[in-house]
Amino acid sequence: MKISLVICPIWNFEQPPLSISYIAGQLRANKHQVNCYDLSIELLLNLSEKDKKEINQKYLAQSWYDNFDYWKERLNLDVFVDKWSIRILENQPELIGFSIYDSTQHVSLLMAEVIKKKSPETLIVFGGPSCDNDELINYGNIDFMVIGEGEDTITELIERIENKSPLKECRGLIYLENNEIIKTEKRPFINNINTIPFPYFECFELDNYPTKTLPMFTSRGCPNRCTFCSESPRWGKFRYRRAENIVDEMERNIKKYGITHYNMEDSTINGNIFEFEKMCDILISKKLGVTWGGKARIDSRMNKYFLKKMYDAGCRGLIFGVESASQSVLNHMNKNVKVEDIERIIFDSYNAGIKIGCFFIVGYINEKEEDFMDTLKFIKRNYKYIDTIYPGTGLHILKGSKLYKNAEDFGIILPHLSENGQWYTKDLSNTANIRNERLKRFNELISELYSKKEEHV
Ligand code: B12
Ligand code: SF4
Repeated sequence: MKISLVICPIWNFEQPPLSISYIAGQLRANKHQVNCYDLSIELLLNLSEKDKKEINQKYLAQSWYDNFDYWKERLNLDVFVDKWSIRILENQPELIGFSIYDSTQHVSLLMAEVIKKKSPETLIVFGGPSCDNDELINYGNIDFMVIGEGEDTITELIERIENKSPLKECRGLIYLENNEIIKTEKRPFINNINTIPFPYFECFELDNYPTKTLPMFTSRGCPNRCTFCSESPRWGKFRYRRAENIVDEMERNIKKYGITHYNMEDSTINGNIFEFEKMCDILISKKLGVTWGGKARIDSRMNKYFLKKMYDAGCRGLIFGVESASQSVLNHMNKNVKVEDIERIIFDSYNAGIKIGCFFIVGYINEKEEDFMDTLKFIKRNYKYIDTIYPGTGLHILKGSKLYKNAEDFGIILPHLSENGQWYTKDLSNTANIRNERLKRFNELISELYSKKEEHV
């Protein structure tokens, strides 16, 4: 079948998207003809410098979801969507797949509408994290929604369309039949992720991206289950790729695209510490000259020799979700880490030459003033070794997380049930006002410490 895969604005501008590249790799392995379009970078490339500056901020995504009308008018998106719909249809695809995140959803819906008007017979398939909302199908113009991991579902869906076999038996799908939402049986996660074909980046003009990096996924999911996290439940059971398989992909990338730096986009790159160490050993022995970074869990087994080995294998940056420096908050979160390990690993990583970024959650449900103060003291003690502390975010109760699913047990009133749209605890020990006030102090401290640090450089 002739297929086009599209990611709409707004998505990351630094490198090509991994979602449609994985789907493209799988479909090509099944002998389909595939074209991919990164419309986010296409939009950026044609903007004025002023608009570029405004849009080129990483964390605008929420605004593309909440205030889409503003962006639509501001950037003349109707014209953009029309132009690209014509271009995509020029190749006469029989099926067009869109990658749906909250930030890409509105433009994708607009585009599906335009495409269906111009070419009603072209099948429109939505896939991606925001497809966990069944209601999306009611917007119209979407023939199928793929829930969860997409590789096997899209392959089977196409096979069934081609063979005219019953769609109801294809697991992991949502579609409309006589105005009724049909949700087929849940598809199990792919057990052996070493069998998934490497992502296919050939359709992207890699020179359009400002960084010479490619994204990689070395595992899916996370072995831990933090209460606030929506990512580990989304990927189900933790699965990891064999070290050799990961290095093969890097070698392919060097040969095909000449790229030696990788952003590992895993939920956590060291979920299986033994396989992770094996990857480091192979990279050192093969002398590929690659560099890489990613998000990692604090794991007490990462001693200074381990971190030095990581550096020698090309690790140049790690991001830790520290969240809090209060042991009682970390325990409530089910983080399974000790404050002293966090402190030691940050220090040892710094000494090994690895740049560290840290995320903190301000106002976790059981955080008291003294817990919050422990976090501030921790930052004052350690900021010298931390390259970036990301602006604090108040705790968001994410759909899919344990906190969301068991809100009643945790004594939480969810945002949609509260008068001001912000969650709070039933005993009022944690409210939006308390969190915002702490957030202000947190962000002020970070600005103060880091402006001092810059003065010293
Ligand atoms: C890397 C990443 C980023 C990077 C982007 C880098 C890049 N590669 O472009 C950065 C740091 C910029 C980023 C930022 C943000 N991110 Co982010 N990010 C991720 C992360 C960790 C990996 C994404 C990825 O590449 N996955 C790999 C691919 C293979 O997985 P996938 O995209 O889910 O695709 C699979 C399926 O969904 C499906 N599928 C996807 N598309 C399609 C299309 C078709 C046709 C089909 C059939 C199937 C299909 O099949 C794929 C293969 O199995 C995910 C979490 C995660 N571990 O997945 C969060 C995630 C995507 N981010 C999320 C969020 C919320 C954000 C932010 C809004 C955070 C914030 N509060 O600011 C910002 C927004 C930035 C922006 N401008 O859009 C959410 C999205 C939720 C949603 N429903 O939209 C996620 C899921 C994390 C979460 N815990 O909820 N992010
Ligand atoms: S360690 Fe990170 S990815 Fe794993 S469950 Fe906790 S927050 Fe989620």
